[in-house]
Amino acid sequence: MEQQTEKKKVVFSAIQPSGTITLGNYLGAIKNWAAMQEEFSCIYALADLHTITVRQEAAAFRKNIIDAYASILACGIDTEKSLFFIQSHVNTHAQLAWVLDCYTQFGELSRMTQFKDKSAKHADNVNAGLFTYPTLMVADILLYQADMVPVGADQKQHVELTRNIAERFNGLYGNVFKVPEPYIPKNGARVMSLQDPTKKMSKSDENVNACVNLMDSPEVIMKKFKRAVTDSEAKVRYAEGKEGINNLMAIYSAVTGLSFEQIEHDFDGKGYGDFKTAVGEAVIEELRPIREKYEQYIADKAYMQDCYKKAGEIAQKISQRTLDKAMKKVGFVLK
Ligand code: ATP
Ligand code: LTN
Repeated sequence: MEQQTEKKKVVFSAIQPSGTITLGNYLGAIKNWAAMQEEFSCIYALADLHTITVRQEAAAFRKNIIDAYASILACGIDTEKSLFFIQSHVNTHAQLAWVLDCYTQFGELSRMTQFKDKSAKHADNVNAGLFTYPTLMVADILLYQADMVPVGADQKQHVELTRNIAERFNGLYGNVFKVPEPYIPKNGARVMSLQDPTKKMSKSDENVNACVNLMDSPEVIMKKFKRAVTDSEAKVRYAEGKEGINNLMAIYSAVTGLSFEQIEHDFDGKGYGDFKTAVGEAVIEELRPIREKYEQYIADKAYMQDCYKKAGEIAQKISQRTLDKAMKKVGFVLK
């Protein structure tokens, strides 16, 4: 009997080009993006349409988009294996988002914690885009019939909304969208601030020591880890109330692959100074090749332009099929 080649599962994810990429973004999401390329059919995007929910200065925004594209290539996203495009180059995203807005309830969007956080943080600009942003993310994912969405823990609620909207739409019109699963790493799903380990590490933190950026120099990375807030017990162990050490252990584990038990064993009898140095060194070595590759990509804008143009054209074709299918079901007359 003829063997049927099994179709690869589709992976979709995106990141906002809203500033320098952090160790949190890397361990929570992008490291997995790279790892998944071997086994799955991967589609990744720079979610630039999402970024203007917070006001951007045009020149800085443009630079952040190109920087983020180079950084993500440097993290190992291989354009021969994966599609990596810029969201605003593909017009189906905003179109499907509009359709899905009309199948999303005001109450559902009001419950999104990221909306509540961001509207508190940017109280002077609680715009309609900030409110409806999750449906744009839903459209991003559903357009590619994704099976899996690798994200950090903070995006889980949005992937759940995606599942709810897909099921609702399918319930009305038949099998239009694949219902995706979130894919959240065991370690690194929620990297915390080095200065306040009860808060997530965020690129928009005002305290520069709170956050490690992918392009920080080795000296800066070491300094940030040495200054990381810990506790007074002076024992490397994972426990409640030791958020600073728990966070350093999670980072160390995500980078080295060592289990918490192994880390506790290796640092038994050693002080926090030794442990912080070890974490700093491990992160420096993990990020060193990324920084070097970033320098190569950022110096070759023509190469990057070629990559995102080609990827955008393919993404347009793939996503148009889903958009047409959805619009037809709703009753629109297609061209
Ligand atoms: P901002 O601080 O501007 O809200 P951000 O740093 O949260 O931005 P995003 O672009 O919103 O970055 O997130 C990109 C990806 O990185 C998402 O999958 C998100 O879940 C993940 N991520 C962001 N911060 C962390 C973190 N501290 N730990 C683990 N994953 C994270
Ligand atoms: N909303 C996400 C970025 C994002 C995304 C997506 C993630 C936009 N579209 C689709 C996964 C799938 C964020 O702010 N981190």
